[in-house]
Amino acid sequence: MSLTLPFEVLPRTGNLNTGLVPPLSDADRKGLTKKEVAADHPTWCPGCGDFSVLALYFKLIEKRKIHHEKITTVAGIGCSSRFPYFVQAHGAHYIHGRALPFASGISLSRPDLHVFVFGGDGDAFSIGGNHFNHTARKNIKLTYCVMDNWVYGLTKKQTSPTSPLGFKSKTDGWGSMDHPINPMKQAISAGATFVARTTHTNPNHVLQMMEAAMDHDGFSFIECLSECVEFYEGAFDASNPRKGGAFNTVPADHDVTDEAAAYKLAGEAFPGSFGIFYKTTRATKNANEAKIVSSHQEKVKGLKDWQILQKNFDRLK
Ligand SMILES: Cc1ncc(C[n+]2csc(CCOP(=O)(O)OP(=O)(O)O)c2C)c(N)n1
Ligand code: SF4
Ligand SMILES: [Mg+2]
Repeated sequence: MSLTLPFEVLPRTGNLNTGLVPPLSDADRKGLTKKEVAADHPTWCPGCGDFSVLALYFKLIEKRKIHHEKITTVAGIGCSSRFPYFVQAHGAHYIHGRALPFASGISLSRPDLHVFVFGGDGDAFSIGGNHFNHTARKNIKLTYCVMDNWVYGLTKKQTSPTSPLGFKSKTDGWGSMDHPINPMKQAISAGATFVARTTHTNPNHVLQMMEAAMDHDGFSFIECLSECVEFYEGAFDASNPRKGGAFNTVPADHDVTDEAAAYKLAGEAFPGSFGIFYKTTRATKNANEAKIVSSHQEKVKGLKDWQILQKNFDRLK
């Protein structure tokens, strides 16, 4: 019987004289295959758009040769937020709406990782709405992919902040009367430095956006339309050419550094455009904090830990 280990066993080249085995460099290690990184079988409904996002995350891991110890997948609560369960690596299925603060801590303390956060429209913009705004303005280096299905799926069809006016749900039997938020406008105005939009029905485009987001030095936000076939079937048909809709990419002459132009693009009627709306450079909180840490370390150079502590206590006297 063969045993499948949930991690990669690194081939080593030993030095026969010293017995020391230098590890392979990251570049020499082979990329993980989907089989090596897929965990439990996803419990989503057959046909759920979230399957496609997960498959493309696996593809990204394989393509960019991200190894087990570097994969960090964080989520809140919801169908989409079950995501980290299905990835064989590090991650957390965290508290409802609190995925971003948790991921921020990881990002700030482990600059060698790129943290990916996945979640739903309810998790991101209802209970987690404040955290979304603050993570964006702080420009914390991580990628947040919101799998927007315009509904609360896990709790079986309540109105979400992105549900369109008139949407009939268990909380709005008469049809939603509350003006929906526009995730793209919200991300731009909150201060996100990378804002993109994609849809689960266009796999190549999802992967393209994930790669660009990962390469961005700052808070990168992706709104990924992801259909809930159980409670909002057909929501995104108008954006799917296979259902008679239109998938239009961001116009070639769009200047991604122009905030006002990005905001205007975000205001287009559905199905709107897909691609990178906004991308700018601003110091990350990671870089700002690293500067403070290194300047403090310089000041206490040569001191033992207890002496640094003593100094701090003395300052409080
Ligand atoms: C503190 C708290 N409030 C409410 C809930 C119930 N709840 C669980 S998931 C969810 C909404 C999920 O919607 P969304 O984020 O859009 O995810 P989806 O299931 O649609 O992917 C709610 C209200 C909860 N688990 N915890
Ligand atoms: S309820 Fe909707 S969002 Fe949840 S798994 Fe099923 S199809 Fe996907
Ligand atoms: Mg949802």
